[in-house]
Amino acid sequence: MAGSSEYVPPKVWIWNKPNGGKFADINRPISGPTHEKDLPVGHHPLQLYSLGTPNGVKVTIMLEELLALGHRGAEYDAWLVKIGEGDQFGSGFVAVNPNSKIPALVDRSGSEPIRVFESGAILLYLAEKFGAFLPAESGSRAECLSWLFWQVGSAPYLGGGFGHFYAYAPEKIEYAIDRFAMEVKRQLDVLDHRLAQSHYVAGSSYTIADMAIFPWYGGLTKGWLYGAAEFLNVQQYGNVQRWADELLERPAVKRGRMVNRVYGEPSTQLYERHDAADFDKLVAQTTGAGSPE
Ligand SMILES: N[C@@H](CCC(=O)N[C@@H](CS)C(=O)NCC(=O)O)C(=O)O
Repeated sequence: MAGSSEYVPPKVWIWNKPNGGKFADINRPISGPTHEKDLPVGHHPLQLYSLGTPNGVKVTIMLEELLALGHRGAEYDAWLVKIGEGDQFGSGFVAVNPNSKIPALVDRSGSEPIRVFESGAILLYLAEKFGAFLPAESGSRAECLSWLFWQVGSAPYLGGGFGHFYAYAPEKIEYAIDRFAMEVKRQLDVLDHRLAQSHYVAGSSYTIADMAIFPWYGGLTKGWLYGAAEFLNVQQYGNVQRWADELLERPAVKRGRMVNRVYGEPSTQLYERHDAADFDKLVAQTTGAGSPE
């Protein structure tokens, strides 16, 4: 079996070398800021500091869905945080998220700013603030929160586990790839069974649970993550495919996926979002065409 079978862990681990792999430069065993840097603040009530990764996209989909419902208080500025360049370790960002990870939100609509970090907490905060995409009846609410927290607990096995060892680690370790491929396929099967019984993840209505799960597990089945669609045989999860295709038709999902995006087609990369018209301007600039929908 490939892997570091000769490695014997020392008594006490110390940080004496980069850990290798794609994100070696930003990994550290300590928290806190590395440099002084204030965060920019725009004109809207909500200030989002993020990047168009699956965790970032959860929140921009929610904000675009809220705006589509007519909640003007959900107007937001989305600022780009370049995690590959260490922006998450700036003093201003760390003050908003001591965990130094995107996404982070500041709600400036009240007398004092409110910070919210962790994408699941941000979805829940926004759902409660606007009374949307979270069922009020206690059974349906419990179902929605169960799936929301399922995503929060499951995705690290997909990203930090499977994605890391399949795509980013400096060597392919069969044991690690097998272990996490097994778990991710189990998770996809859980979701596929659920979506065989239920139109949306939490029941008959579209909720923050769908918004949390879609960028990860929808993205995986659509072939956007880690180049692993064939390896994981994602076509077998027909109910997840059906659900992901339906969500992809939603205009707010299309817009949310463009915000803070730094890869893909230029016409889909809205580095920063400060106004609803930014989407149309981007598409007009890059393609000469009209709306992204
Ligand atoms: N549990 C967190 C995870 C956030 C997260 O892992 N963010 C990544 C990008 S997707 C990040 O900022 N990484 C930068 C780093 O680890 O330094 C959430 O859901 O918000």
